[in-house]
Amino acid sequence: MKITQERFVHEFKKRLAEKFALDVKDAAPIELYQTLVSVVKSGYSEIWRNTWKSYVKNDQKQVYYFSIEFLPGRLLKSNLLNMGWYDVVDKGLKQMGLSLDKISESEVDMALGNGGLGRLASCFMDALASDGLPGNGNGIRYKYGLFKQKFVDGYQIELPNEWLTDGNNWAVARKSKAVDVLMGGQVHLIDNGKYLEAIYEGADVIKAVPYDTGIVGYRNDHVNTMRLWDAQIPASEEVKYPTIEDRRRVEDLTSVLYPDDSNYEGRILRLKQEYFFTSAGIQSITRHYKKYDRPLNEISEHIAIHINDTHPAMCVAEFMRILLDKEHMDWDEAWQQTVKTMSYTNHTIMAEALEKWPVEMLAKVQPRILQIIQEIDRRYALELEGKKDHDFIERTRIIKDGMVKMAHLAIIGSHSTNGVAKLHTELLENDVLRDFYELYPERFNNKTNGITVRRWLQVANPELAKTIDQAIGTAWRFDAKKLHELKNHVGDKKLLEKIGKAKLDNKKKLAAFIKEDTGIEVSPHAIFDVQIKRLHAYKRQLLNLLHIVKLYLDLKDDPNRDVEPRVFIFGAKAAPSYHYAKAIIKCINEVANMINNDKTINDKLKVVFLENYGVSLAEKIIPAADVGEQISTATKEASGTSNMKLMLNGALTVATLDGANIEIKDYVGEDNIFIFGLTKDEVLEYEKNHHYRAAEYYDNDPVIKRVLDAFVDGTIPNIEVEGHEIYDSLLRVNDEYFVLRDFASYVQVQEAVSEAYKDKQNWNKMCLVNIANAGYFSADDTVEKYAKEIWNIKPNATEMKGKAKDVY
Ligand code: OX2
Repeated sequence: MKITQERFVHEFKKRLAEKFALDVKDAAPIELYQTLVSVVKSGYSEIWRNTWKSYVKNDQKQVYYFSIEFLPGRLLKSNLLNMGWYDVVDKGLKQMGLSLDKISESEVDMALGNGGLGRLASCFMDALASDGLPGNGNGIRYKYGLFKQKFVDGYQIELPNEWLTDGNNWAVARKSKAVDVLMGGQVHLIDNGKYLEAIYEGADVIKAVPYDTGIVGYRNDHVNTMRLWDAQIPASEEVKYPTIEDRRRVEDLTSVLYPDDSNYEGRILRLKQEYFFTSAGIQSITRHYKKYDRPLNEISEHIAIHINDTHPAMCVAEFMRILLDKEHMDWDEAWQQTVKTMSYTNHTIMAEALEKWPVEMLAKVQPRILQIIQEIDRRYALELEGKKDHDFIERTRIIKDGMVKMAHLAIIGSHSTNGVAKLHTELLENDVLRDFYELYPERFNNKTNGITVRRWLQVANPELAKTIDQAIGTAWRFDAKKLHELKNHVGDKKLLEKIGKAKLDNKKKLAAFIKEDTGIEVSPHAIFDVQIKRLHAYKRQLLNLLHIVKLYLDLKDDPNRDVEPRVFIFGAKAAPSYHYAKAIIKCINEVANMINNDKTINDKLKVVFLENYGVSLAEKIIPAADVGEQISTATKEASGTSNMKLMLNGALTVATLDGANIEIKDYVGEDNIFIFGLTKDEVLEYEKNHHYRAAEYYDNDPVIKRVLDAFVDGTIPNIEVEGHEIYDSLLRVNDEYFVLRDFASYVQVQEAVSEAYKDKQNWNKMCLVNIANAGYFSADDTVEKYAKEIWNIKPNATEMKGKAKDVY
C-alpha cells in the first residue's frame, strides 16, 4: 500500500473508531498501539501473501530455520522502518498530537529466548527477509516469555512474563494448518509384506497449532514467515483430559521457556518441547512439499532445514521417520535426502551446554524416534568398522553409556556444521569436535555472527544514523558494508563533533531513564561503561566488579584523586537455578549501593544495574555507551553479538581475544580497541597442565588482596554470605575462569581507557573507526553466506532491493 501522511491519518482514525469506538483524544496508549498495528499489518498483508505465492509459483528452494528461541523484541518501529513508512507515520502521529515513541512503549517485548542465540535467530529472520531470501522461522510460542527480573534487597527475583495478556497483535493463528504430534506410548514395527509399519499404542496426540508472524524485509516488498507452534488438545482427544489439571498438563508443553541457555538440566518437559516443535515443523514442511506432487527423492533440492544449536537436532530423526514410515522410502535413500537437507550451527563449547539425554527419557517422549536414532547410530558404527579404531568409534557414536548425544546426531545427520566466529570454529575443528573434523572435513565451516544494522542503528539510534547520512549518504542503509566510507572522514572535525554530540544526547536520554527507573542520578559527561549480557561466570561480570571495587578503594584513600568520572552500567539476567550467578548479582547491587550513597565519592564513580535486561532495554543502553565490556575468558564466548551492536553505535571495546572480538580487532586495528588478558593458547595451556594457582595472585598482589578482602571483611555491607561465596570460588575452588590472572592486565587497560577519554577528538575518531567497520558484521551478509554456502537458496526473483533505494 502506498502511504501518504494524509492517508495514514485517515486510516488510523477510521480503524480506531471501528475497533474501539473512540476518538484519538480518548484512546488509551494500548488502544492506540493496537490500532497502529492493525494499520501496519494491513500495509504488508498483501505482500506477505504474494511472497508466499511467488515461492510456490517459482518452485523456489526454501530454508526453514529451526530454533527453540527467538527474541524479536518489539516489532512496531522495525516494521515501519522496513516498510518505508517510518517518517510518514511519525509525522502523521505528531499531526494527531501523538508520539510514536510513546505508543511503541506499549508493545510488550516478544522475549521468547534467553540471550545471544535467540537474538541471533531474530536478526537472521530480519536479514533473510531483507535479502529477499526464501527463509522461514520455526519455533515455539511460549505462553510465558523469559521471566521478568526484579531486584529485592539486591537479590534477583523472577516473575512470570505474561506477554500475551493483551494478545499478540502481530501473529495470525492458522488453525487449518494444525498438525498432530504423537508423544509417549509404545511403538511396534510390523512387516505387512510391503514395508515395516509403525504401530503406535497408547501415545498422546497433541495438536500443534501454528501462529505465523510476518517478517518484513527492508524496502523490498518481501515478507517472510516466522511460524511458532502452540500445543492444544485435539477435539477427538478431549475426553481423555476431563479435568482442568489434565488439560493443563498438555497445554503446559508450550507454557514456559526453559530459562537457561547454558546449564544443562535434564528435564523431560524440555525434551518434549524439543520434539514437539521439531515434529510439527517437519510435518508441515513435508505436507506442503507433497501438495505439489514433487518426487520425495528430490526433496533436498527444494528445502533446506537448519538446526540452530542442538535443541532441534531431532529434526534428523523426525525427517527420517516421515520418509520411512509415511512415505515408505528405503533407508539409504531417506538417509541421503536427510543429510543433504539438514545443516547445523554450534553456538558453544561449554561442556555443560552440550546436550545429552538419557535413552530411557527419549523412550518415554517418543519411542519411534529413539528407535530411529539407535538405527542411525548402529549404521554409523558399522560403516566405520575397519576404517577407524574402536576408541574413535566409541567416542563419536551418538549413543554412549545410555546417553544420546545431540551434537553427534546433528553432525552425523547433516551436510554442514558451522561455528559462529573464526576462533570458535577453529576450536571446534581442532579440539571439541576434532574427531568429526577428521571424519568429515568438508562439512565444517565458519559463519561469523552478524546483527541487523536496521534495528541496532537505524531504529535505536536515529541521531547517529542521520549524522552518518550527512557524511556519506544513505546507501549504507541498504548495504551496511558501505559504512566503511566513513573511514575517509576521520579527519573531518565537524563530523567527529557531531558524533560526539549524538552520543551525548543519547547519554542524556539514558541518564533520564536511569533516574526514572532507579532514582540514581548520573552525569552524561561521565564515561558510560556498559556490560550487557546474560550473567555467567565465564562472561566475568565479576572481573568488572573487582575493578570497580578497586577504583572505589583508591578514591577512599585519596578522594582528590584526578579520575575520569565513570558510570558502570550492567544489564543481566541469571538463570533462576544458577546460584553463583545470582550471588554475583547481589554483590554488584550492594557495591552499587555502597558507592552511589557515599558522598565522599563525589560522583566520580557510579554503578547502575538496570532490571530486566532484554532487547528493548538494550536499544536504550547501546546508543549511549562509550565503552563496551567483552571480557570473557579467552575460548569461552563462542562469538558474542553485543560486541558488534556496541561498536556499531560508536562504543569502544574493552576485550579479551575471544569470540568475534578477535575479528573486531582485526578490522578496527589495535589502536581502536582495548585488548587485555590471557590468549587462547595461554588458557588452553593452563587447562591442560593444571598449574594455575589463583591464591598466588592473592598472596603476591596487594591490590588483589585488598579488593578480595573487601568482600569478606565487612567493607561491602550486606554480602556476608555471597561475599564469602565469591571469595571462596576464586581462592578455594581456584578461579575456574582466570579472573585473578587477568586482573592486573584488565586494570591497566582500563587506565588506558580513562586516559584516552581525555582527548575527546581522538576518542570520537576511534568511535568513527569502530562505526565504519561495524558494517562487516551485518547479518545481511552473514545470512547471504549461509544461503550460498550451506542452504543453496537464491533471492526471490521479484525482489526489489535496488528499486527501493531512491524512495528514501
Ligand atoms: C550464544 C553464545 O554464548 C554466544 O557467544 C553467541 O554469540 C550466541 O550464542 C549466538 O551465536 N546459548 N547461547 C549461546 O550459545 C548457547 C548454547
